[in-house]
Amino acid sequence: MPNTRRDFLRTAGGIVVAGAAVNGGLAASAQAAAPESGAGTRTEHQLPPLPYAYDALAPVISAEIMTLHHGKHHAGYVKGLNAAEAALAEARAAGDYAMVQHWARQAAFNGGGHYLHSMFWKVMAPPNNGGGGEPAGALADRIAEDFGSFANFKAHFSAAAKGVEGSGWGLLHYRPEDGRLLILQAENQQKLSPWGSTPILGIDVWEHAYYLDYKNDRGAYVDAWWSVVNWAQVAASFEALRK
Ligand code: MN3
Repeated sequence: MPNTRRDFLRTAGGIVVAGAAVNGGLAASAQAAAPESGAGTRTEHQLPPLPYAYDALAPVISAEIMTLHHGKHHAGYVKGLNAAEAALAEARAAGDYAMVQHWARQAAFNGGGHYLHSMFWKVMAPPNNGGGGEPAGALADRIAEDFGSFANFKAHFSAAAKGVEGSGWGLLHYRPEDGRLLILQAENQQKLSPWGSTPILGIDVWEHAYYLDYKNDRGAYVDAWWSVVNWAQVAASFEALRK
């Protein structure tokens, strides 16, 4: 299965998942699907494997949550994205765009889910074994410059994550236009996302991400989550985007 950036770009026939071409190391895995007559080519998206065992993030996130979250929820977004893109290809082949709004919405929702979950697994690591602590190097400098201090960043990001209305994400984006980091929220998987910046860190705050472990206490989940953040991965994404 192709999983390097170069293979991805080649086998996808120039069709690139949003952000995948520039978000080094975080690209969702995919392979080319057979071209459909008259419809152009499309990508057959794949569920990427977890970079650690299902129980590796315990006790911060239990194996039960990880198993369901990766194997059911993320897999569902991959399936939904493939279905939406296949339906759009069929619409092109048939010249029938009666359902284009529906499938475009499905592609955005499920594509957002696939992209963000592919990032989410990578920006976490087992506590005290790659997870936790603070960033170093250029990323640490950028955080201090843009937010005043790491403590300020952490407080702002935590508040954004805890404050998402309904289901969504707390996100840290890199904006190449001015080289700054931005703390943002996403509702569901795609709403409130500005153009031109790329997420390099995110926490899923849908109830499926924490309810089995923390019940309704999203705040406790967000506070505990810092001890599984893989700052080396976040720094690698930051460095790839800066270049
Ligand atoms: Mn989720």
